[in-house]
Amino acid sequence: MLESHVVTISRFVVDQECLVPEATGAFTSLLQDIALAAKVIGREVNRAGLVDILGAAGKRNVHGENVQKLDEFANRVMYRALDHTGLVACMASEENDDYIPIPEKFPAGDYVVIFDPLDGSSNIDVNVSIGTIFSIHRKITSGERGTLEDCLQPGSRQVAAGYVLYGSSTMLVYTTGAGVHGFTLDPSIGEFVLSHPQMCFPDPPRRVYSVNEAYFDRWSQGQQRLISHLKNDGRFGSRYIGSFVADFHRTLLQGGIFMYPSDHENPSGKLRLLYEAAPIAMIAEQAGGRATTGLQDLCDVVPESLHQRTPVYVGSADFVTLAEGFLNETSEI
Ligand code: AHM
Ligand code: MG
Repeated sequence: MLESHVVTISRFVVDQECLVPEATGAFTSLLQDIALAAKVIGREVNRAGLVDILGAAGKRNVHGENVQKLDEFANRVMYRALDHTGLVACMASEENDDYIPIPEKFPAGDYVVIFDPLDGSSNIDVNVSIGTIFSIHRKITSGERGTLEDCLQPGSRQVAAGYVLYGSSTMLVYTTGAGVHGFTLDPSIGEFVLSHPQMCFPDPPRRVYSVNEAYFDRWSQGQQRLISHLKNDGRFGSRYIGSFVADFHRTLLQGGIFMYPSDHENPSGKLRLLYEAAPIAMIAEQAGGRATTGLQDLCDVVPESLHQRTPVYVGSADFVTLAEGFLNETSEI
């Protein structure tokens, strides 16, 4: 018998959907499919340190089988979890150049799922936390199947967003616009269990800024002045993992601000609007924080292309507002 205080993600999502009278259960199934994909990806991420023994990615393992790179594997797992369910209109992945239609042999549904299957994958080799990020929209075009136009919707139109963090434990955090909820994978039962209900940025926040300061000389004057201000304040610490999901997760739990600014060499920054910035922005807003490009709320940006990049400022509301003040003083790069 389940212990009475254990709430699995399946149970939680069903209970949430019961609160919406017109809900069909489709969304519950979709999230369960994503949670299953997360478990499969998490299992492989946890084995990543064994590649030297079992065979490095791109090579043949001891059984003579080709070993897939982990990000390609994760991409495939996400696709396979969603392609046949009849719930998805189309998909887009950071790993694919074009949007991904549902094969004609499978029925299509109403949801558009956009994902970064394994963000921060350069950290795998050094055993640093990485993540999966997902964003869900409703199809807006009238055809039976989704199109590129369905993928190019602003973050404000997301019906759900979430991430999975493959860290010291595997966590799935998501929002459907009614708060942010976090689930930790209990490996002994193979289930995500509710561990962080109603996540909010703490108040008062921990004073931490998170940015790759090695790029200081490439930044705009406004960005440079912002960082100099935070240093001179004397109360701020600095943390930077270099893995967006992990850096954001810490910022959500402890407070602070994460930044990936534009710079002379990358005038639009590095992070992708659709796969990384918009879903994290929805979660941040739902947790009482803010997320901007420095000039505009991230959720208001209307994407023009699938792989569009954007500067990102996300975290405790007061710190993001403080950053905007500096960036708006001078917006030249
Ligand atoms: P990726 O999509 O190629 O994995 O790159 C995204 C990652 C983010 O997880 C992280 O915030 C950023 O790149 C770190 O970049 P940098 O090494 O320039 O600081
Ligand atoms: Mg990425």
